[in-house]
Amino acid sequence: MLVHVIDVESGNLQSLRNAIEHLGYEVQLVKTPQELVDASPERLILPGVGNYGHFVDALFDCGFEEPVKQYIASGKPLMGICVGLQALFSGSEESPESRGLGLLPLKLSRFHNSDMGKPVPQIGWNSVLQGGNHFYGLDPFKRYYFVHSYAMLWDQEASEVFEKQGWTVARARYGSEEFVASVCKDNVFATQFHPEKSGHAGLHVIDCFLKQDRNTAIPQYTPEQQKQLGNDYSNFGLTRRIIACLDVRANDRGDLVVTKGDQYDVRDKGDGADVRNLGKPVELAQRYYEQGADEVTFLNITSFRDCPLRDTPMLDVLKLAARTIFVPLTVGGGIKDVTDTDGTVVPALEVAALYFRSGADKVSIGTDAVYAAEQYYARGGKGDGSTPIETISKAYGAQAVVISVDPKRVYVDSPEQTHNKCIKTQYPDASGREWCWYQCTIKGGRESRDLGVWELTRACEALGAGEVLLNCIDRDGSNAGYDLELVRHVKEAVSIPVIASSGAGTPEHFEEGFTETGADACLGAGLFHREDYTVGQVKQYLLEHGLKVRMDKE
Ligand code: 1PR
Repeated sequence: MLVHVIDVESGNLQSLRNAIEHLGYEVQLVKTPQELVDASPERLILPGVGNYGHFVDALFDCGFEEPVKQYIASGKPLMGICVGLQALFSGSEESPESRGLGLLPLKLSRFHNSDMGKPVPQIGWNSVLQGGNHFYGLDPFKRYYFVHSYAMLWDQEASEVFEKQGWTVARARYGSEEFVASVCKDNVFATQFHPEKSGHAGLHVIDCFLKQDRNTAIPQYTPEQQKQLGNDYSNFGLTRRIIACLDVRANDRGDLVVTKGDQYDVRDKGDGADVRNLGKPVELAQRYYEQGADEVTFLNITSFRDCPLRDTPMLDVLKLAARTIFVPLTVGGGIKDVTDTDGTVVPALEVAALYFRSGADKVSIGTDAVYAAEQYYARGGKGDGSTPIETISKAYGAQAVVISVDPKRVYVDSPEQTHNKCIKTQYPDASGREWCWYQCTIKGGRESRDLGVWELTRACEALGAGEVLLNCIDRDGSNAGYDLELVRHVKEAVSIPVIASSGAGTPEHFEEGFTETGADACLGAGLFHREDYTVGQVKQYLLEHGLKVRMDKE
């Protein structure tokens, strides 16, 4: 069967296409209303990511409103995904000037991050409520990948409208707020989560929709399984996210390899030694997906030397990985305005778009995030709309913009010695100094700047970044555990999710990363590449120690 997908160029459609093809169907993108009318699809999918107004305005400007409404009226199956679900409503607080399709006369609102300090956006694996409605294979003991700041929050008014109009709703809970995770009525079905990024559980939902198997049975779980898999709503309802990271670069022979440094030095020891080669990027990424990684991050660690547009191997890596890996993929390194070989300046937004079209869900920005923060302060705490963080966030949403931070600890005699925010550390230096700050670096740690990690992350959050990937040069490759003081410091600085990175050597390190800092995700590289532990072993350990993780078996 041929599945039609509406394409208004709103982000990563490649992953959805890959997921549908993986299930054995063919995909046709529909770029104009006329194509929709001519194709007369048997199954139509309306996917959306990013900013609400950006998406619905593009949809309406292209003239899709009437053909989509006519398609729905024809009774043929339509599935909305993420902002595709949101578009069914009449509007959103995110873009008060824009209007949606208006099937439901309700408006979306922003999650409240005053609520027990939960991060907004919600990024991670949540579940639909037990005891609620289940349709199209939705299973309350499975986890689905959510990434959004705005949602249809559940209240009396919403409940009455849905009931009056005959919609069936599956709800989910983030912190203390309940929201609409999925809806269905007659031929219309929509999910707030991304099924194409939700591993086997998500593929099953897409498959049920395509087969129009609305009432498929969900497995019978034993009480023990229910206890293990059920959501206990610790950590706001999200599982503890484990990210496998692949630092990628060409070795001296020109082969693209996964490498791993010690404090960012990726060469083997000895004269003329080559870059440490730990495997092939796509193979390793696939392995980690199968082991249960909740996300995979690729960092092009020599991007500052190359022109990324010529750097097609990284795009190829992403394209291949996205074909069979159905969890979120992040790509970093070289997301900046670049001058191509023929002298054309290519804005960072276009560079990012290339990656999104190849299957990336998020881009991570390192060096340019530092420049953007410096400019932000130089302007007295304002952006001017031109930095990559701002342009990409505006077009693709904050959740698509990660900032990758490469800080180093700097000891001082007292906080007055620097204008950057200090912490009092439990680990004084050799001369007994108890105060330190975390200095930001650029170009993979090669150059230090007079900017602290506190100042950097707060500026980037204000400019529109949606997540912080917090490395630590002192701990990188050390297997000594995360710098917990650093992670706590950044968690206090921002309300967007923070990924702890650098130093994980054992499952215990992941546990303390989560329990002692409140990190929203923990990332590991070397311990997975050396096969000291699998991702599955780390997750099993966390589960045995009372932390919820996503367990996703076919
Ligand atoms: O500045 O936007 O072009 O981005 C460059 C990106 O490349 C940044 O995200 C920067 O962190 C990364 N990078 C640059 N040089 C290196 C290097 O290692 N020489 N890698 C590098 C950073 C840090 C983590 C690593 C963790 C976990 N690597 O990604 O995977 O430290 O390691 P561990 O678990 O083994 O301790 P731009």
